[in-house]
Amino acid sequence: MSDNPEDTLYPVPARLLDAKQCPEPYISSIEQYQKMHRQSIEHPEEFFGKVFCLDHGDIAWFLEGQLNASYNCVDRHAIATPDKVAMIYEADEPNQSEHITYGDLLRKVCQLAGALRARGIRKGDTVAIYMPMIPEAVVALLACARIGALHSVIFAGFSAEALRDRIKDANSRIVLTSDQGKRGGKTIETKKIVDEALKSCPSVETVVVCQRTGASEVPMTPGRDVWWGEEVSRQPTYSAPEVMYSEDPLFLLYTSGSTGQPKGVMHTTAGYLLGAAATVKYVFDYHPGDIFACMADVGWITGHTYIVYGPLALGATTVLFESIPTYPTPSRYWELIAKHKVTQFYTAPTAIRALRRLGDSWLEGHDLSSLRVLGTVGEPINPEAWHWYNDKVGKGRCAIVDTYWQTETGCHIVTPLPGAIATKPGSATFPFFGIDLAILDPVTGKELVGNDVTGVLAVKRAWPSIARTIYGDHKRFMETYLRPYPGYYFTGDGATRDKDGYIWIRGRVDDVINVSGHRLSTAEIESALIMHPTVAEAAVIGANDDVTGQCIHAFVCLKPGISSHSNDLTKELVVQVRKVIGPFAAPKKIYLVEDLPKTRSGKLMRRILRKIVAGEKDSLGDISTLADPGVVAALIVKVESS
Ligand code: 6R9
Repeated sequence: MSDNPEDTLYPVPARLLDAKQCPEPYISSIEQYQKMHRQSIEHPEEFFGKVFCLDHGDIAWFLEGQLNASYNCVDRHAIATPDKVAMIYEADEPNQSEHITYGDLLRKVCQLAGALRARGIRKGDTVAIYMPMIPEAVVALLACARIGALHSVIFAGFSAEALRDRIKDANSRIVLTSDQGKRGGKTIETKKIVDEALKSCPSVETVVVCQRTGASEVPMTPGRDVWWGEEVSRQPTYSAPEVMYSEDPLFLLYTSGSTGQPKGVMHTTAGYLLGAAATVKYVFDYHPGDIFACMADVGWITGHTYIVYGPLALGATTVLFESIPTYPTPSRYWELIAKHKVTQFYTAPTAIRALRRLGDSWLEGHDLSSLRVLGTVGEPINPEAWHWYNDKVGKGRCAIVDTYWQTETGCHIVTPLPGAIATKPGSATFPFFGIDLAILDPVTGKELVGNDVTGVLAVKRAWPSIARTIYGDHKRFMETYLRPYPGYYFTGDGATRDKDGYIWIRGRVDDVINVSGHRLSTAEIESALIMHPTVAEAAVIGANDDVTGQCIHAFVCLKPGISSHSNDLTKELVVQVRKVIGPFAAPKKIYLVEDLPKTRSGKLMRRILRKIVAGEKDSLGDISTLADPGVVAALIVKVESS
């Protein structure tokens, strides 16, 4: 066998195609996939139903349709199968799981919807949600959807300042939160972070506080803060859903781009819900009775689409995991799969790499035979991690789906299908239905046709679940996604189509860093550093990391007269980033330097810093455009000596 990963093809595991062992996959051959994909591109109106779609960014699907996402995800199933388990809450402590039926879920969603309405929240308002991974977080999303309010979930790992910026940008009048959070045995002071954020958020009138721990010392601001339990207990257990048009907004989700200002990506109702449901059905080959477990946090798009909307739209049982893969031991995932008889399991390469490093013994003694499909998301998966996932977790009898997508795409856009597509470790394989994929020459913007080409990844026309705008800044939406290569949606990622037509994602071509599947912009971290009183300038880059994929290295120039020999200062700078953005954005290394490499026009040459950190000082490329080529030697010494 050749060492080139492009040459190794792993066929669909025979077990998946054996009716005695597994339900028949919806798509069970490459020909069937190709035929359906072609039809979805050539005749979208037949494939998806009634469609209205224009270019120029005027994207609209199923225009005259009416629906409500919470009705689709809850009521339909609560009517047909009220006692079916909608959600399994696997709490931080392993002995505390809880089952919530569709009947229960409908009552909880209706009561919170009623409470939000009673607080004056109406269709089109935005609701900030800053919550740990507890069932009420899912209820919160669905209650917003029920009344037509846009939820804006802010990942609970974000700092007070990051939370404040997002509340302000979305103009939210209400925040849903909890007293505290629990994660890996640690307590997180959720409400205190909210209080800190709200010191400068005059738009917020109400804070609804759910009790996760019941710790009594949580301060409540009279006239603003109310208890979740009391609010919902006043409301009837049924509250009618708002009638929504297909193109009415469903939610905002903030994500990092190449500038410091995070963008509120906006999704609308019908197209997003269709994408979420279709990918759970086809990419995870979901069949009734399956137990679907996505390990992401509900604060990211993966949690939105694959914990909440996708599985629930299909009436599935979805798992909500509050803890971390290593708590209380590195067997936690495998215990969870065995205990709940999980059929589809979805996590990030960074978790797989971390668990692989801890050794195979943690897998022993756990019955993983219920699994059929293993998914990964968030970053490229390296072949070593892929093989470990396939061999040790899947035991060679499960499909591995390396799903490529983005906050902006709503659902998977390049992905294998379990019963139909032979995989290559590290390749996301082929475009999903409705995705007319293109690889473009980055300079000319010309489409690179045929196989064996590398360029930037783009999509040739709109598909149902594409984001519609950036909240309050449509111009930025156009400039970021639709204008760089006219006629295409630009992903920001580089990609190769190999000799067999398989797609390999090569990572971001812009200043976005991917740490453990979390998107961060260099500019965001740089501006956090510059806020520190000692810092004159900062340059941030992504460096390779065995576990987290990439990690953050920061080069910092101090203001004149400040000593650069203090160890405490670098620690303080790490704290600064944790405070402004959140702990997950903390730099792994900080170099205090005299000067940064800049062009004569003052543009930071991060490329040079990347090369130095990667140990490629012999291939720095052209440094003659630097204002002072001399800085490079000093930087090399600095990096090599630390
Ligand atoms: C879903 C999600 C999007 C960025 C994207 C790309 C990277 C996601 C990937 C992948 C290689 C995969 N990415 N999935 N890279 N292979 N299977 O992660 O959304 O947080 O918006 O990040 O993540 O760089 O552009 P989001």
